[in-house]
Amino acid sequence: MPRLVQIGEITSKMRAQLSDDFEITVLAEQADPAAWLAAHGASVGYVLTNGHDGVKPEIMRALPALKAISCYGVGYDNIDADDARARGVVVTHTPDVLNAEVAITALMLTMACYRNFLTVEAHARSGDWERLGSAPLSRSLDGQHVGILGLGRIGQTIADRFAPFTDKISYHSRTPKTTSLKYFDTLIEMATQVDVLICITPGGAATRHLVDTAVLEALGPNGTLINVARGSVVDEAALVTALQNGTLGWAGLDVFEHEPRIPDALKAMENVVLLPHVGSATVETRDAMGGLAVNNLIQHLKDGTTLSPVPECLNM
Ligand code: A2R
Repeated sequence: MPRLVQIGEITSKMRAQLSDDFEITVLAEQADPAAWLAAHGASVGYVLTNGHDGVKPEIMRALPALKAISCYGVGYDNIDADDARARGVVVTHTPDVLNAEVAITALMLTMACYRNFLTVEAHARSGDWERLGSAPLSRSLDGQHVGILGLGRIGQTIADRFAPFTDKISYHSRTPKTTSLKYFDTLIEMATQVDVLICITPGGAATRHLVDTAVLEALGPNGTLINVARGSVVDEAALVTALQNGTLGWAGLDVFEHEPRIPDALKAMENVVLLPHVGSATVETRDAMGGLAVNNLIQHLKDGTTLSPVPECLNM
């Protein structure tokens, strides 16, 4: 059977689906992964990984017969897709099937910031309601101006999910799209105009720290930053400073620069809502993502084609 290296966690259903067709080696379960790669790397044709773990350059180098890398996630910023293509290795990912879940996460984070859910929930749970009376008033999301950074598959779904709450939705991406939403050709200009800025670009070098001190200041003390993209898109140190000195009002974050580490300063703030990178983490959506990640590998085994290659690996 062809040999597949598994990097990172997968579901038991994915493992069961793959085990009829592949001999699976879980790299993390090897006593010495580097030694295992040195001994067996030349016989590995397939890798299954995820957006967080990716495939490190030293692992790529240890797999000279590699044919395909399946990424269990839409973001693949920790896989060098250009290098893979140059070596004839196709990289696949799981676009579209997670759009709705990530969009709902963005909406929940925004709502949690606006309606002050965490503070108000603590008021109920702690008995403060009985002791001290009503919880403080929160803010309404209705009619707020929402700006989306990255109007791709998920960004458009975010726009659709926010539409019942506001008719003021704008976006910034590298190129304008065919849509009635207002386009800003610079992020800083959009940040000065909107109440909520939602990040949903890919990660990687090209988008690193797109949201910096200047953008956060432009968003302002009444502004809310939501990040459901990658931690690297936002300058986290600048974000902490902006929240501490009040130049930014609120933040709702599902992703962080050094996951799973979250800065203590953020954990201590009441004007932030923090999630442990769960944007797509429902049973249903992970099932759909897992099915696509598995089927890309099985399809490649069958006839050398794949179902959802990353843009760099189209037409291989
Ligand atoms: O290339 P464009 O003009 O279509 O814009 C893309 C935008 N984008 C950027 N916007 C501004 N400055 C940049 N440097 C920049 N680079 C990319 O991000 C596009 O509108 C959007 C990405 O859309 P999709 O490729 O359809 O990705 P999808 O499926 O929405 O997922 C986005 C990311 C994943 O890569 C994961 O990191 C995360 O969401 O889960």
